[in-house]
Amino acid sequence: MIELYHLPQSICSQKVRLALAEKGLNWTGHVVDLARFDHLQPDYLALNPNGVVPTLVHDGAAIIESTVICEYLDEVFPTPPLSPRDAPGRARMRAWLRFIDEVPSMAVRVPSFNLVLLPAYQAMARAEFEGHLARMTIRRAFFRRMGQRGFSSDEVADAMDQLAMTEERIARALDQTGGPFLLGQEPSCADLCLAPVVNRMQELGLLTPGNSAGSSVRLWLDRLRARPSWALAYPPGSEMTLADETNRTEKAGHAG
Ligand SMILES: N[C@@H](CCC(=O)N[C@@H](CS)C(=O)NCC(=O)O)C(=O)O
Repeated sequence: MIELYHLPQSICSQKVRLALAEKGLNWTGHVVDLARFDHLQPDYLALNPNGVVPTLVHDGAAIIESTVICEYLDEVFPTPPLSPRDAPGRARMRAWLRFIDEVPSMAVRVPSFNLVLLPAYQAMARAEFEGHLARMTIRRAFFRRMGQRGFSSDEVADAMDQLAMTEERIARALDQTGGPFLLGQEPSCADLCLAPVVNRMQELGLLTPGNSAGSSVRLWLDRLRARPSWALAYPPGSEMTLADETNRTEKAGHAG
C-alpha cells in the first residue's frame, strides 16, 4: 500500500505525484495543511522529522525527501524505467538531481515566498511570528531571513540569477542530447523533478523573457505537461495563481 502525505500546490509533492503517475501506481493521499501547521504536529514529525512535505509511506516504511522518493519508486517499481540503463547515464541523472535540489529548488522559494507567503507573515504580530519560528525545524533560519519584510533585494537577485542559470542548463542539455528530454530520448527522474520547479517559475512570471512560447525550455515543459501523468499529478487546485497579476517582479523583490 502506498500513502502520500502531500499538498496539491507544493512543488516537492508534485514531483512525487508525477513519478507515481508515470509508474501507473495507485496511492492514498493525506493532505498536510501547512497553514494549519499540520507538518509540525508530533504525528507528522514522527514520519518526517524535517517537518516538510511530501512523505511517502510504502508498506509501513516512511520515505522522505522528494528526490529520494522518486528514485525509491523507480527502484522498487522498475517499469516503466525512469533512469537510464547505463551507469554513466544514471550518474548524469543523479548529477541533475543534486543540482535541482541544491540550486533551483532553493532559489525559487525566495521570490515565491515574497510573492505568496509574505502577506500572511506581514499581518502577524511580532510575537506570533516569533512563536511560529520557534516551532519550525529545518526552515527556521530561512524564514528568519525572510522575516516580516521579505527577502532582501540582493537575495532575490541571487535567486533570480540561479533560476536563469537553470534555464540555460536546460536549454544546453536539450541541445547536447538532442532531447526531447534532459537526458535524451526517454523522460527520467531528472525531468520529473525539474518540471514542477520550472512550471512554478512560469506560474509566478519568473521565466526569463527569452523562454517564451516556442523556446526549447518552454517546449520541454509543454512536452511534460502534455503527458497523461501531468493531469494526474496536477488535479484542479494544484496550480499557484496570484490574484494580482501586476508588478510581479517588483513584488518578488524586497517588500519593505
Ligand atoms: N528537500 C525537501 C523539501 C520539501 C519542502 O520544502 N517542502 C515544502 C513544500 S514544497 C514544505 O513542506 N514547506 C514547509 C515549511 O517550509 O515550513 C524535499 O524535497 O522533500
